[in-house]
Amino acid sequence: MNERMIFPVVAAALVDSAGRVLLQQRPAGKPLAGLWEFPGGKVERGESPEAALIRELAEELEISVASDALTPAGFATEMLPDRHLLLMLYVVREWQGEARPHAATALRWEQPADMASLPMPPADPPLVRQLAACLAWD
Ligand code: DCM
Repeated sequence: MNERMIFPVVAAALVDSAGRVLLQQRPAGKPLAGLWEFPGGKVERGESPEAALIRELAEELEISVASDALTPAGFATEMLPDRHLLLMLYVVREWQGEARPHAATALRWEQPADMASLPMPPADPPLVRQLAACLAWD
């Protein structure tokens, strides 16, 4: 039993009509700079994961997502020196607005099968595998 705090983080797999998924590149000066991640962020105290993700997508990408457009796709955990990250991924197929990078250096659309060659934060590759399985169901 460890005493590290659970640190909940939500992230989105925005899927376009060609089956490509949006990744954003973390900016210089932040932890994990330069790595490609599913957009998202920390769940604030008292916030639901879904509300947190809708807020983060508005802040980071300037897109608007309805709560019933969020489908859980998987989760991963990562033990950090000071906290235990719990990363929850949702599939999103419908949103309003065109994604623009506000918190990121760049955006790219990739097929999940092509993501293995990209440098990602440690918690994200297990989510890529869960996402691929989830999308294969549709
Ligand atoms: N994080 C992650 N993968 C993501 C999004 C976030 O591993 N797709 C991690 C990086 C940070 C924490 O979540 O440890 C908080 O993210 P941020 O620094 O963007 O607030």
